[in-house]
Amino acid sequence: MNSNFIDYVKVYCQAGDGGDGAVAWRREKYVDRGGPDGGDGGRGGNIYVIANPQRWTLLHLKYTKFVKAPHGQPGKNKRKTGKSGKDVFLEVPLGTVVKDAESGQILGELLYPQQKLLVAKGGRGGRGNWHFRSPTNQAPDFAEKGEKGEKRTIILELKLLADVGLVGFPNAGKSTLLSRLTRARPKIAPYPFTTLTPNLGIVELSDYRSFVMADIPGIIEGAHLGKGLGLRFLRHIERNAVLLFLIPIDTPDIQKTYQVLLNELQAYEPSLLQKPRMLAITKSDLADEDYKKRLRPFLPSDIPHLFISSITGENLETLKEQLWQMVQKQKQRMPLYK
Ligand SMILES: Nc1nc2c(ncn2[C@@H]2O[C@H](COP(=O)(O)OP(=O)(O)OP(=O)(O)O)[C@@H](O)[C@H]2O)c(=O)[nH]1
Ligand SMILES: [Mg+2]
Repeated sequence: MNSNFIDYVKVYCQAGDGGDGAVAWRREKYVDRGGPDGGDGGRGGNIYVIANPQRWTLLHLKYTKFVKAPHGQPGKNKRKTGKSGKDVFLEVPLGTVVKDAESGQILGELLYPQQKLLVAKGGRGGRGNWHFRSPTNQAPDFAEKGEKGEKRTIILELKLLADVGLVGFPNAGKSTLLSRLTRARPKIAPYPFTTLTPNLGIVELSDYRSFVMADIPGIIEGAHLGKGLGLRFLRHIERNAVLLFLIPIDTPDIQKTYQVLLNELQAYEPSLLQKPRMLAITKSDLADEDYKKRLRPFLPSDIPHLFISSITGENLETLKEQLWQMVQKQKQRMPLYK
């Protein structure tokens, strides 16, 4: 299994503690013990998750089990505040969902470049003794302790933000199509489960138009129960604007195959069926025009279809244009494909 595609990591985060407030006294000539002048402790470092559009997976965090932000420095004399602990930033790709590992609660999703999310807050610095002087106590010999930094284990889960997701059984020709339409070079082979991790590519059209296409490992009956590569990759379909179903022309029962794919998506997440979808009958070079004509009445009626071939290039331009239109429409309706 290609282990470079990491879409799930668990990280223990410990924000910095606040520095303690200082107990100090003004030093003046001829004055034995001046008034209180202990400064405040610095704030502990925060831990943030931040979206970096140059990142595509969570691979760089695979071995990061533990992240710690520095503590704030204690306060100093002359009412000087201690230095704050530096904030720590965990970079993640767009489309990362952040959860609290203990409660399972979603803390946030990172959908825009540079968007950041506070996951562990640094402790506040304690106040120095200077703050505690009062008419009844001119010489407070105590100060506040710094607050502890927050600790929490987070789960980072990547859901690829692609415009078009390819949905099909293993061997349907998904990777071949991606390699024809984009510069991506996924592995292609005449056996099922060639693709073990998702691949992304950019489909370019005229006039600088483009959209992102995701090739996801093949889905089989029972995928939502964990069969085949199962659940693990179904989540990457959640964020796609448009789903392109791929079924080879030599499939004995295209209608039924389509239904199985739909059922799997529905069983995993019913809202997936709300997404606009299109059907590509792949490997159409294997059949002649007459066969296609006879096949038409046996194709599912609730979805537009195109006969395509990644070998001859049949209808690939039309496919690109139609997908582009669908993506645009969906983007206007739902800017973030949720
Ligand atoms: N004749 C013909 N064969 C094709 C076409 N597209 C793909 N194939 C062949 O079908 C086989 C499977 O192609 P892949 O692109 O690896 O299929 P996949 O859907 O990515 O398969 P998995 O990664 O296993 O899910 C390969 O042998 C391809 O050469 C096509 O348009 N015409
Ligand atoms: Mg493949």
